Amino acid sequence: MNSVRQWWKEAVIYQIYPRSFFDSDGDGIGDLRGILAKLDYLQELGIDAVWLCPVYQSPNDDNGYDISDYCRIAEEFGNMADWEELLAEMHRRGLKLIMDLVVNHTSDEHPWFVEARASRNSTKRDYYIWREGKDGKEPNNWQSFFTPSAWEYDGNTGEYYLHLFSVKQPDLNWENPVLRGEIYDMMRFWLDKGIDGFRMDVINCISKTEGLPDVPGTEEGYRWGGDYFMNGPRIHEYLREMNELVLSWYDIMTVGETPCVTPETGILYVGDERRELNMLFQFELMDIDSGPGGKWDIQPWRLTDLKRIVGKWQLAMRDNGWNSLYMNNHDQPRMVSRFGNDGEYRAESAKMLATLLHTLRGTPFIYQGEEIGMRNVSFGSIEEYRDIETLNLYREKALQGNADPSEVLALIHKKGRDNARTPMQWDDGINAGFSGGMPWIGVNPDYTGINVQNALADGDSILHYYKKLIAMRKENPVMVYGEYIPILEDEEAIFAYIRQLDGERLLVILNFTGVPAVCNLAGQFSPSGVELLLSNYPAAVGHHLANLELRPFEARVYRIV
Ligand code: TEU
Repeated sequence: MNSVRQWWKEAVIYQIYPRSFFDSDGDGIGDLRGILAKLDYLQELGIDAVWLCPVYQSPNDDNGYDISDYCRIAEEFGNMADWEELLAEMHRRGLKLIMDLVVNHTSDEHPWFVEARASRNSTKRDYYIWREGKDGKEPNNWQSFFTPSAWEYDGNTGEYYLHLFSVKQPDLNWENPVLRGEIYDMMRFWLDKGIDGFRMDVINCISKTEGLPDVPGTEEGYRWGGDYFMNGPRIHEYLREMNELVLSWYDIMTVGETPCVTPETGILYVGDERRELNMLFQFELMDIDSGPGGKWDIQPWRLTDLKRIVGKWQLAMRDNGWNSLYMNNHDQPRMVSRFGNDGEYRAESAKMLATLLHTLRGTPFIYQGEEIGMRNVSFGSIEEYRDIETLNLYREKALQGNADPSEVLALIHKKGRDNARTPMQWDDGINAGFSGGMPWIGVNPDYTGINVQNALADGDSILHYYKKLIAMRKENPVMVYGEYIPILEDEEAIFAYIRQLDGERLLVILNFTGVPAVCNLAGQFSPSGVELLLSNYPAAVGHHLANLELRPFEARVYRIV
């Protein structure tokens, strides 16, 4: 088993979506000084590092994931002096800062693209991916994440450019070594300022299959071409180059966002001898409720599926590599609404899920608001939504008469990205204490009950439970480095496993249902006894392992003595 100690394995990382975290100047948009004002809160929580979503200059077609200047702070977030103050203050407190690196694409307003589209002979033309049309149509039939076609025609120069995301996010051409050099310089710009790592946006999409072939098939229209632009032919060459020329010169950590990786392909990015990345965000758990039609083709999921996915990634990273652990982020529905019960058992199920994330082998990532059990939002009309993916979906389906608008809205309530982007709920005052101005997106109306102020005041809150978990993980290396040993794998109600390190053993038992569940652990292993370390119910009762009764969403962590 791989137990090489590293700070980023022992860390708990907190993700901040700055637009929605805390607004210090009343313009309705969260900002850097807002984060600065909340560092006491983060420190109190016990986290070690912050992953900050993009704060760079951007026209905000995709909320900062469309960058027009990599080395400037967006005005609505503050300025470079604010950012430097934030970094210094975080470091003074022993907190690390991980910046978002978005280099699969830029904004179409980035000076490189402005120059590239000015003429076919521009020196920057080849920084992007341009092709002639085919029979009066797009160069190939690839579908984009956000729009039907992944190509946009540029009337001025008579060619199409590739955009895997919005039309305002043209893909960079990583085959061009000059472009790669520019990216590496930009990375050094931030690393030299002293940051502690990068989260790399869709980093496994930067190498496209040569010739950009059509997705085969007889159907007309655009098709999902993931096989041609994910984990592409030169991806590992690029990442090794990046590592050799940039990353390896600094004491930092990296986590790559990598849709469509399996444990087999994933290890190629994070294997210890690979010299590429430290961790990746895999999507298998996030896709557990997606049918053949993708994210909006919502299907029921079973606990045995979830266990299978978790278990195979735990196993894959046992001897080599390291897992990231997350159940939500700024692109996904709220964890408690999706995997728990956000009604009667909100507190119990949020704590149970937190127990899972902090007792698996890997590095936990907490998404802002998760620690107070924030829930999905159901806005009543499409006008209240802001996310480009959601708005495009609605336009394509409901407005073009392809689906009943209320059904599309129901899908958005379940899976839309704005579920995670409503303002952080600080108190029960105006705008949940997020902003004195008009928030850029509506506050979830449940803020009067669900907010940080209430959570701090209630010793039994989800927030206090997170603090306990984080502290426990620091005190118990077995929670970080211990081997993961699954038990009761075919059980549909209970998720149970053992963690083991140097003779020390923990037993984790989680009821994933809203009804009592009984399990029999006799014969699974032979403990001389168990000692309860943590439970999400005030008083755990009945520790007879042959007949263990768990209450709805109950979580227990035992030390096997
Ligand atoms: O996300 C990429 C990604 O693969 C998906 O999560 C996708 O954006 C979407 O959520 C599918 O439903 C990253 C960023 O996290 C996301 O916010 C950006 O919009 C995207 O890249 C483009 O930069």
